[in-house]
Amino acid sequence: ANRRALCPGSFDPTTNGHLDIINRTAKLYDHVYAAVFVNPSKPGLFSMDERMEMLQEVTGHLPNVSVASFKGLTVDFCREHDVGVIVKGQRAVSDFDYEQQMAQMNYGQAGVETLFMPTNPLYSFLSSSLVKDVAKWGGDVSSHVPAPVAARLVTRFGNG
Ligand code: COD
Repeated sequence: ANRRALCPGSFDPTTNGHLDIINRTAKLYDHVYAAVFVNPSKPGLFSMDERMEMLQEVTGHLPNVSVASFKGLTVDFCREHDVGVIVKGQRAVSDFDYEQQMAQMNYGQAGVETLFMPTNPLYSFLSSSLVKDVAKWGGDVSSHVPAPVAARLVTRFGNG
C-alpha cells in the first residue's frame, strides 16, 4: 500500500483546524506533504512564500511532514510525489458536495483516493477567511491560529 498522503490547501493562513488535520494524518501515514496550492481565483492575503514559511514554522516539529507548494492539479502533485491518498478535513455538510465531486474526479482521473477526516469540534467553525476578518478589525485570534501566525496577522494588519 502507498504510505504517503497529501494535505492540500490554500493555507492563507494556516489555522489550528488545518494543523489538527495535518497532525492526525501524520500519525496514520509514513509521510505527509502539506502543500500550498496556487488558486488563481483567490489572490489571498499572504504570498505563497509567506504561507509556506508559516506552515514550515508550525509543522517543523513533525519529522514526517514536509511543506511544499504547487501550481496545478492535486492529482499531478500526487503523481510527481508518489502519493496515493489526499486527506481533507470535513467541517460541515456545506463542505460536502464540492469535496465529493473533487474526490470522484480525482479518483477517475488518476486513481488517487480521498479520505475525509471529521474536524475536531473545537475547530469546526474555523476558516482562514473568518480568521482574517477578525484579525483585520483587531480581534483576538490567538486561540484559533498557532502563535507565529497570530503574530504575522497582527503585523500585517498593523494592530500591534
Ligand atoms: N477543520 C478541519 N479541516 C479544515 C478546517 C477546519 N477548521 N479548515 C480547513 N480545513 C481543511 C479542509 O480539508 C480544507 O479542504 C483544507 O483544510 C484546505 O483549506 P483551505 O481553506 O486552506 O483551502 P481551500 O478550501 O481554498 O482549498 C484549496 C485546495 C488546494 C484544497 C483546492 O482548491 C484544490 O483541491 N485545488 C486543486 C485543484 C484541482 O486539483 N482541481 C481539480 C479538482 S477535481
